[in-house]
Amino acid sequence: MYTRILVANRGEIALRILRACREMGIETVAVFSEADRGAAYLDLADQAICIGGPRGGDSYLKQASIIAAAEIGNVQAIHPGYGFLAENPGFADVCRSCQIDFIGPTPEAMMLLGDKEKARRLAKKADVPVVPGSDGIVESEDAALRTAHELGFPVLIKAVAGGGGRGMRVAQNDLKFKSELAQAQAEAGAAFGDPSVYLEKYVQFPRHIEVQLIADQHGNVCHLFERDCTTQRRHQKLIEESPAPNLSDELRAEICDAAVRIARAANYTNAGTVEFILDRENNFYFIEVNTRIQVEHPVTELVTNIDLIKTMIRVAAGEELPFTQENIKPSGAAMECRINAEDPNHGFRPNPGKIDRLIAPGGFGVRFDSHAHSGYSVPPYYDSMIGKLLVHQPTRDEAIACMLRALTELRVDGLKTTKPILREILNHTAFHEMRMDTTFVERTWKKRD
Ligand code: MV4
Repeated sequence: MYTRILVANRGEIALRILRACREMGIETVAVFSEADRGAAYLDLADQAICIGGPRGGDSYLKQASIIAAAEIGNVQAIHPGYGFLAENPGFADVCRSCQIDFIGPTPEAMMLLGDKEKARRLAKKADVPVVPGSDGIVESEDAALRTAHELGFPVLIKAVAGGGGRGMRVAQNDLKFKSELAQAQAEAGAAFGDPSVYLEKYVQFPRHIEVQLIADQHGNVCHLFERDCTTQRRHQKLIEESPAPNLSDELRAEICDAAVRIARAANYTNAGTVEFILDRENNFYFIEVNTRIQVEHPVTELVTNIDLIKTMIRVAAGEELPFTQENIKPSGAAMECRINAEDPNHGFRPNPGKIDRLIAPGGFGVRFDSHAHSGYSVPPYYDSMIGKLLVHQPTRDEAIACMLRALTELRVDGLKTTKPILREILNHTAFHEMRMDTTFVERTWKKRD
């Protein structure tokens, strides 16, 4: 097992990893930018090294600085967290060439699944349903238009190198299709350095279901069941929950088993998440794989009682999974609300600044994962999430009641946060009756934008 690990991230996920390491008796090296100097969570690390200026490109994305800190800190492994370099195969490769373990999948698996069209092809080969679409990337305008007509509008034009909602464009009809296709290719080329796109039938008003995977280096692959992430706004998730409501056990098993087949086909190791959409007739379709630990991983930890960060570290160090699929019996209902420093009454624009007073909620079944505290200043350089409020209760209705109570207790004085919209959604009958789809928030909250 490792004796020292570098945490190549910041904020709540850095704190999450520092906590897991301390419990495992593993020493830690934290890295921080000038903007995070003095942050309280850094005190939990055995060593903290400044790696550059506030901008991501000058610090948390600067591979040479992180590797230098790893050498100075004499670590055996690096945990990338999520965002920044977590899904960068080049960085995982640099770690490998420096004989530093990357706590995550291999560069090969990351590259394969990071290409959304290759991932789609791999899903097809693994008998996993994919959305009807083009057979491969679009080669010519005319061929694309023919395919679009065969699929029936609206169609989605998706960048091969995109993901997470980036590099995606809806084409409503054939009038502007060619110009929309050209624009999508230009945007993909500019944003990802690869203009390749593929087409998919646009599944209207879907639910967004994702399956947590964990695999070791000895061929053991487990799913840790699903999370429903349908309640989101412009690809920013607001509320995530497990189990997905109104999902039959048969359909749950089908979706989770499909995710395991994809992991095996990709030779996947460590933690990952397979994303699906569910249409109104309860047909599910593979969308993409996220080759990282995700913000919402604690939702799964609560219902399975498995510490995903500790398991990632053990698996990266070569240990076998400490459980089998049969051992994993989820219990209760877990829910997560993202507390972002954003102003819901001004288009959710970031609202960085000083938190005069923060009072975290507690009580039975409440978990608050946050690096913030009274007097903490939320920097403007990074994403606006200041913490995740989670609850775990026997039933979904009790989870909603507990979340509403915990949100009432949560105080973040001095900053505007997403708390009001979270309360509004949690009080909405559509949410209680799970009549949500990925456009619900935008449709119901639009009046305030
Ligand atoms: C889709 C889709 C509907 N039809 N693909 C792509 C990125 C991934 N994270 C979610 N994505 C989607 N792919 C087809 N063929 C719906 C989504 C989707 C979504 C799309 C637009 C706005 C918000 C969304 C939230 C979840 C899923």
